[in-house]
Amino acid sequence: MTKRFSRAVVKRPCAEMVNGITKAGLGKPDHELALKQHDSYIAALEKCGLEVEVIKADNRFPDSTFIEDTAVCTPHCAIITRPGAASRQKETAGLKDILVKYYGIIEEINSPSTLDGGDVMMVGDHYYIGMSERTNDEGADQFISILKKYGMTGSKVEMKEMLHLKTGLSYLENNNLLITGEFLKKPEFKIFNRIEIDPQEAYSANSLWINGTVIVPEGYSGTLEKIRSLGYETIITDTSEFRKLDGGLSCLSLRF
Ligand code: CIR
Repeated sequence: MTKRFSRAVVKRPCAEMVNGITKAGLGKPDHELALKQHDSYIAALEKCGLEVEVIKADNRFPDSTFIEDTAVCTPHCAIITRPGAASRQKETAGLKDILVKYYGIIEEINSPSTLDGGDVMMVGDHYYIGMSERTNDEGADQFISILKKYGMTGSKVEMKEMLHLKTGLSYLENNNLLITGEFLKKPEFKIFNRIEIDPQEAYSANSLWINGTVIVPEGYSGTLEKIRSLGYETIITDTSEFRKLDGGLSCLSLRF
């Protein structure tokens, strides 16, 4: 059965985003510009056929626009995570009230487990889980045991360099995988048709497949060309202000 998403949930970037966690060294994001880029991102999701719920900004949590880290939405249940960064752990409060509108079953990752949604890549019924600094063994184990209850599987991917698993990987369906950096060496990804992303375009390894279209960050012509040559429709959107906080396209939404 071909995968299809029908909805997305996004959260508006808050003014406090200027104090978000970052190792990018690209300076502080411009909040006004981030809001415009977020508008374009929502428009891109809608163009891919999604109905988008927009949650209002929450100034208590500078990184809360990166809503992907707070839940994993599977076809069978939504799993609310427990983010690994202390400043982000309370971002999940209130999420249940939103997801309950769309899901009959909501599972939760509990302390001392931690798991960021950015560390989870869905390939059919299988979920790859990046063992980043944000996701611990207990978190991955708990996540895998939840998946099993619904006939899905998960496996851990050891990693050392990137923030999240999907910082360096994006699954574009049809066995096509964007891949860069430390993941190139991993045997578990050899089964895919690997589209290697050049190190200078590494940020664009986080592109976003939605219903046959791939949303690609602006400014990465090599990656764009590679994705187009596979036959995908593409939408380019500027994410410069989110990049300043180490965030990419997938981080900005939950899709299901
Ligand atoms: C953080 O460090 O948590 C945020 N500044 C960026 C989160 C990006 N999220 C993602 O890759 N899924």
